[in-house]
Amino acid sequence: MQENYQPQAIEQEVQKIWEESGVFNVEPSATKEKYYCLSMFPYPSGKLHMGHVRNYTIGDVISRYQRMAGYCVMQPMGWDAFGLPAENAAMQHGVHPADWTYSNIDYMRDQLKQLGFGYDWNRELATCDPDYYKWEQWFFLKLLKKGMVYKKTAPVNWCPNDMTVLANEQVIDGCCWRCDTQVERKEIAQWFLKITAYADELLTSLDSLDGWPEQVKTMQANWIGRSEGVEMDFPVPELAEPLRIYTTRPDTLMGVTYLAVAAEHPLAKHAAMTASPSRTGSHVNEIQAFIEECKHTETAEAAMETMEKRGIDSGITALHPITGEAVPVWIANFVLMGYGTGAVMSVPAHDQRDFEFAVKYGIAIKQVIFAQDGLNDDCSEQAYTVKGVLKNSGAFDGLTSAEAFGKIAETLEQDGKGTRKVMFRLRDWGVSRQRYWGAPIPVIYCDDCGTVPVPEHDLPVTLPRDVVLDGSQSPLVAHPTFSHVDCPQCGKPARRETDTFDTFMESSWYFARFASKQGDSMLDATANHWLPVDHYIGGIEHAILHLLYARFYTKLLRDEGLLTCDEPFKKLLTQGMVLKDGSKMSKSKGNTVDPQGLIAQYGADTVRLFIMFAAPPEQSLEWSDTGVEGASRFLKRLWKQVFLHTEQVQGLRFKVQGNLTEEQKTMRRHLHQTIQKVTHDMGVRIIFNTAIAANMELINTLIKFTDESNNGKAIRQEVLEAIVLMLSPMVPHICHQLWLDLGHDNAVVRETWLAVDESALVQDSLDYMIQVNGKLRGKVSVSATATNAEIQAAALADEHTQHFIDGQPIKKVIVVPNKLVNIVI
Ligand code: HQ5
Ligand code: ZN
Repeated sequence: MQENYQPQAIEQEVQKIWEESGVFNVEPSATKEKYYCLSMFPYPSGKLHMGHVRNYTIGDVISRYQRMAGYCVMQPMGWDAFGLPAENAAMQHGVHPADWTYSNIDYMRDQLKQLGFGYDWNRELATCDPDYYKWEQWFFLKLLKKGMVYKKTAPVNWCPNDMTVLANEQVIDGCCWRCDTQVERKEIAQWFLKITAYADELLTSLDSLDGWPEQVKTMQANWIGRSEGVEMDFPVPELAEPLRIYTTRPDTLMGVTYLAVAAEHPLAKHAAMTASPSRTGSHVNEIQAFIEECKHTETAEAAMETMEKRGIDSGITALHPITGEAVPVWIANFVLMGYGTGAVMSVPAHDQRDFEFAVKYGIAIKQVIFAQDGLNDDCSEQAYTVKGVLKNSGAFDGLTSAEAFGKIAETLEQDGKGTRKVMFRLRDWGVSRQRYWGAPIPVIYCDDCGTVPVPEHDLPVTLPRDVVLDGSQSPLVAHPTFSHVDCPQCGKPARRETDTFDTFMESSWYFARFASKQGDSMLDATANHWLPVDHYIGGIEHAILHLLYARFYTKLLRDEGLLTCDEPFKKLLTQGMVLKDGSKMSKSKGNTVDPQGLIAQYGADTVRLFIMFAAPPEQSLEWSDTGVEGASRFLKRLWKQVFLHTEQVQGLRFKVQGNLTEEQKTMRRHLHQTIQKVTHDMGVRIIFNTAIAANMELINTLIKFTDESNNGKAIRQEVLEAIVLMLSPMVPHICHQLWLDLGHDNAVVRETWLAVDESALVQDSLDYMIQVNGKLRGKVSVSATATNAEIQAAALADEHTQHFIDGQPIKKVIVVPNKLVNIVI
């Protein structure tokens, strides 16, 4: 055995052995239960970030542990390869998005291999590969046929200077990222997936996800946003149609002082076109200007929250559905047409946004809800938003909010003016992107036949390579052969859809494709063998959209007969961020640590060990150079212990014979206590830093264990073997080598996890602390089977303790089992 630990000398060798033996390439096993462990696949953005290393090390440690625990573990890896960064790189460096992507994939694949992750590379896929997105197109057409897909107009961010649609991340402070022109909102026709048809199931089946963090389930539930409320009509004398609104607080109906509609609402459009007795020509002009201004607002919902709330009186009045009183209708920038009916009732006294708006524009504030105890329900400074008792509400006075909900709903229902309604905040998923580097949406528009699906035998609709990206409109639009096609139905010249899919489409089913034979169908029966994913590991930034879309897709695939499971991910681990000096490592902050340099300097095992030791997986991890040094030192210490031992035993194997000494028993007890703890940490708690710490303590005990008898050597062999097995999921290369050096032929990766020797845990004797009047005065060792009386007697007989008792009468002796004896004098 080599005397010194030289990671560079072993890591690549070991990786070659894994690769050549195909140890991580798995097929369903007849004897072993399956375990599907998956880390969120990366965008091939260039090179690995330390955050990736953390994510993938956690996944690999879990995979290797479960493998040793007896499961047939499948851990695949692939590439989420479409998206904007490739287009940006193409523009900045003049390289084709495909070339940029595939070369990044090659580089990052190599990095993953250098880190020793045990992936089944036979299953690798890249979503930009036509073999992959062909099935996405195929499934989209199935959904189209089924009515789960439809087209409607929806707003996009539009740069009037570049004449191009911008992704949300290309809008910076409301302006185009390239030319700084103010962005406009523009309505264009886009494709939608009917995720709202599954809103109920997506919500209720969250309950079955026992293995998910509560926080993520709550975020999903809030996003889906089920609410119970009342939909009601406010008649508008000036118009034929009443104004329909939805509210979750019908108890506040008597406090309505205005209504607000979106700038795109038909009522707003009407007001912008026609003067009336209540609306002069100049007022109409102002309304037009306001509506025009609203177009210059981002579409991002997040921006809505923070932007200044503004509005204009439409000059139209509606009638309160219960009192018949006139209520002014305002046009406001914070009401979205895509949400509900595009109109809301406003109750300034009981809604903070309505309150601020009313104060700003001098609209009346009418309080109708009061606190039960009459305390702190003032609403002169801010809205009083909690529920309470009604006043100023006519026939409903004295009712609680809950009672009023029912009573008011009932009244409206009886008069045919409203209905109780369950609503969801969730909107249908817009999947059209006006970008080049994505999967083409497989439809054709014909003047005679309308929207025609691309026939199955023409799939995939491949992305043409011969394009030039210049940041203006997608090059697909003007591409001569791509955009101009013959109609598959009538043969006349027609236009191809030039939008591509949102990249979340690809990541919504990749886990199932990994599990399937990637042959001539989207998914095959083996997908049902592996799914659901037993453990999914990824960032909290995907808590809402990706995880929701993947859950939705799983249900779509199930209902199409392609999968049998209801949910894709049984257990979810959201790993914490990697920080440096307290803030997130990022290029823009210039505080990144490149994994590549560390691998070269210390070896992959040190990097893996540091990352797993520095924090529990769900917490953030603070980068520390001294921590890396410490991890490296620990591996050297482990190496040295094995080296010294092999020198001592010279290839001989010793077996324990006869009785063990107390010291030998204590050593074995510490070993098996450690196995017990580490097994629990790794398999149940999914916390690895404490498992590593326990092994560090065990080594320290072993270093002090200097017994050179044959039994001593046998025990040292047992302890070292166990440490190597226990650490092998974390630091697999060094453990591979040490396992061979300890005299085994089998690769450590093929070994099974350790069993606790219960008999080693049994303690013949127990140590008791002795207190006199609560102060620590001594220690005594008694037989583990001693009775209370025997323990008391032993304590009282202790010489040192007697000195403190000093002949005084004893009032009481208390024995705390396995711990201490307290003598009261
Ligand atoms: C991290 C970092 C970088 C990454 N392709 C998508 C993606 O997020 C995943 C799809 C399933 C939608 C983690 C991140 C994620 C994984 C891959 N990561 N810190 N790709 N600085 O390349 O923790 O949370 O951005 O789980 O690595 O990230 S990715
Ligand atoms: Zn046609």
